[in-house]
Amino acid sequence: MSHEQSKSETDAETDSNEDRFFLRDLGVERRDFMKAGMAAGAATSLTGCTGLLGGGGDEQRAASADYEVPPGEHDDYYAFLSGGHSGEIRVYGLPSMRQLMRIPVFGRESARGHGYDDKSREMLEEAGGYTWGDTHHPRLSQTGGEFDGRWLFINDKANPRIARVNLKYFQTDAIAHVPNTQGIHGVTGWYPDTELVLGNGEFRVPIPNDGRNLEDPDKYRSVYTAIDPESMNVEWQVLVDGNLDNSDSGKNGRYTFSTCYNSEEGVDEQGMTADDRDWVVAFDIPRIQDAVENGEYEVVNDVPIVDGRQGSSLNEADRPVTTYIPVPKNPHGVSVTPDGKYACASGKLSPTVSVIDIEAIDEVDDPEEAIAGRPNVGTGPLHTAYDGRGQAYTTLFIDSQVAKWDIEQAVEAELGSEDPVIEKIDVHYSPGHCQAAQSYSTDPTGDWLLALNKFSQDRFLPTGPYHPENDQLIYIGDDEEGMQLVKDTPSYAEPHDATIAHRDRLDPADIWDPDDYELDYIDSGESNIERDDGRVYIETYAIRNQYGLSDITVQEGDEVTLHVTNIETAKDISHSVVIPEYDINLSLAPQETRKVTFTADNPGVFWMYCGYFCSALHLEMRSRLLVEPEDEPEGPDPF
Ligand code: K7E
Ligand code: CUA
Ligand code: CA
Repeated sequence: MSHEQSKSETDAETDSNEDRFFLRDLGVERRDFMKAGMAAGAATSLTGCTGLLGGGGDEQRAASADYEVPPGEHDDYYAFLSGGHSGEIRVYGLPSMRQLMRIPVFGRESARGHGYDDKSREMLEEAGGYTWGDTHHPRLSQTGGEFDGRWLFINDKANPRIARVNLKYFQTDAIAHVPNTQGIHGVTGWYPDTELVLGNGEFRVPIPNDGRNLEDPDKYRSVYTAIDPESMNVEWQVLVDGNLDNSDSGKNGRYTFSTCYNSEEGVDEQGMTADDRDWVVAFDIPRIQDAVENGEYEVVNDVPIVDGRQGSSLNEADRPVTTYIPVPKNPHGVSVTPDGKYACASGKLSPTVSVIDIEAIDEVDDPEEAIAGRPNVGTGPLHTAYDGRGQAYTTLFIDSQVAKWDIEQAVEAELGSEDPVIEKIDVHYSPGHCQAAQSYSTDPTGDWLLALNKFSQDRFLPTGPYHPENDQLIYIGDDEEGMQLVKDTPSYAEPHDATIAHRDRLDPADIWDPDDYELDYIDSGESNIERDDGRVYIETYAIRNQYGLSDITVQEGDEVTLHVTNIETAKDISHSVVIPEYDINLSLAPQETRKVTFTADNPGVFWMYCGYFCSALHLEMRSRLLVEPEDEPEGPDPF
């Protein structure tokens, strides 16, 4: 399709250009050709590349994994990928894999002015003041088990934070700082209606961590934390044995699940891998809420902590707050099937996935009896995603593959059987998560799968000793044809997980709605300066190609607040306010208001200019900040 078009568009170009065009596209054609060959059972020679652009190749692509999105056309899906150590979220369009946007979350970022205006700066400061974070698990809010397009929640694995992104504006609007833990790893909403957001404490520390029990790891603890998604307040925590790694929620408002690889409570690798078994903890959320209601907790750092350790009275109760389900040693990911029947914990050190029958948890005497299946999927299974057709896809870190397996067959087969595995596909290399379109909801669409690989090695041009990672797009919509790898996308360290939502699930705003922020909106012509005893409050606006005030004069030492509205009503016209040497960088989308407060401690002339190329006269869009000196400068003018 698009290929035919663009090919004919290049016809006018020279032969050598056309050759290069051919070569550039050859990878694509070749893969389709390979698939065609394989489907026909033919061991076709792939070394002779001429003639691959014949009609057969095109037909083949049209019939299968059509991933090309021509210029000007939109993708079907938003994919929200964690940005790892960048502390951000990356938004891709799928299936094109084009990067549409980046959303800064846990660190300052200048293009979006994140951490530079008063509100985002205070948000970062109040959440601990860290300058970076490590995002792993972007999870969308759901209503009735389906993505509702309202919020995205994401953890900070490095520092104990959970952030909320407003999906109307693709902007981080709240960050919760979580006490009594070091870092938050797994995170999930409590579904179907996202009444809570839950975060896993992975590193065990003394509680409170105030210098006590330094050398007594037996007294280190880990907690599971619940946050209110509206207020972003930390509501309660549950004390657990071991640690907590990854997390997912059941679909019916009852259990959530976390893996634990350190039931040994070791402090080094040897200690954490000593035992044959670790566990999945099932948290009975309504039961925990009852315990909080009944005052069955200790308060540490203002947070009620419910004791969910094995043998505690709440754990031993008729209806326990926590159930510890043994699984083979050092499991990693856990995810719940779209129908809500099973929680699947990937084995990591065991080549198996443990399929937990969620309803059975309440019925069995021994929690281990809730294990309904345990397919042998391959070496190093880390995470599992779903296509909504009863099939699961598990990444194999060590085998560098994704294994596709049948969930009900896994329940029927003997534990440890390889029979439920349908097929495997090579990925490049060592995948962490894989994620399928809408897999985290009750409504997976079953067409695309992302494999988020930790290593790219030889797949791209070398970039020095740091290599990009490799996000691979795999078509899973054709069970007969099998999984088809269609695209490699280099990515900067380091995506872990992703959530993929059909574009119909989101409704982003083109311009800001003034009702959505607490600052006053400034109309055209309405600039104002108020001065009061060393405080200067300036309200003004930005529009092509000027600010409302051509200059602003303050005194050295004044505390200045600059409150600026971008009064553009046209979409895509952003302005900014940059004041060099004052480290000021306000970024303003259309109709957005932000303010920044600073002390005018350097006398002189400072151009206040727009940093977004907003129009032909963008460079002329500027005013001056004139800071009058406290003491007259000395000496003659040198020029
Ligand atoms: Cu496997 Cu943090 Cu989801 Cu990374 S965790 S891969
Ligand atoms: Cu406004 Cu450039
Ligand atoms: Ca272990």
